[in-house]
Amino acid sequence: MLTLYDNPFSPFARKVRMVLAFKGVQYDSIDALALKEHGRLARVNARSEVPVLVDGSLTVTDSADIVAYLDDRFPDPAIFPAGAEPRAEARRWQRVADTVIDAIIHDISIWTWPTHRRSDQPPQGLLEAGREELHKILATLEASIDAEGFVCGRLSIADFSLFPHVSSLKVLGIVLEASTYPKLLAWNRRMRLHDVVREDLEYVMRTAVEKFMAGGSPYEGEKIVWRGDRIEWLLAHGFHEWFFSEVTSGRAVVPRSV
Ligand SMILES: N[C@@H](CCC(=O)N[C@@H](CS)C(=O)NCC(=O)O)C(=O)O
Repeated sequence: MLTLYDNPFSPFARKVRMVLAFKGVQYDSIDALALKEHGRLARVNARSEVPVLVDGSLTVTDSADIVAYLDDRFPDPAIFPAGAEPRAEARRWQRVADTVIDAIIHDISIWTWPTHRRSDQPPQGLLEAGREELHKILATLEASIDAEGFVCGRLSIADFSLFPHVSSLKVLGIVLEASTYPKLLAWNRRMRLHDVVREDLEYVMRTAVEKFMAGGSPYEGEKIVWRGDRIEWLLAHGFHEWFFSEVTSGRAVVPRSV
């Protein structure tokens, strides 16, 4: 049996869970970001990040590597489209979702999620800069949705990588207007009808109620882990002083890989 070091709300873990369900693979799940599981997570991933997949004696970290491994290990149904060009596009969209969209959404959502207990306000201009840049990326996504209604010809890793991020935009005050994003809205509706996506969304909603019931939380609430891409986006947009105040206040944690 495979074990997934998981977290209900992580977009990377959500992507991997949807790939496992798409391929019909059974696995055990551990909510490894819960404080009581930190020791176990650190033993399989020095960066203490989810997702991590353990398959017998093999440990695979990083969601894109896990997806590639799952596609080698359980080739049918394939998660990458056929043909060199669509495959390159699918990998590119996965990377954009994992390193660019994730970074922006993470950086502007710290004051939104119940996992973080923040009583302060975001630095001036941060939310606006994030929303503006997300709209630029969403415009390229709108243009990429093809006649089949998917990002790369047929349902693939591109769609599963993007969906967790697109599904969190509304909560962040980013509205997809029908006049600007007709294809993206249709894609979003189509994705939500797919069993794999619907079941994962239901799992996320159900677990959110369970985990944050009565104002409690099983997760770290003060310290925030700042992976490279997420720091890069802040620095590229001039929020270095705010970031340094997070570092000096002890609220910022930077993962170590060894
Ligand atoms: N590049 C990694 C990124 C994984 C990542 O950033 N995971 C976050 C959750 S979304 C994490 O585990 N952060 C540690 C923490 O919040 O304690 C991947 O694709 O798997």
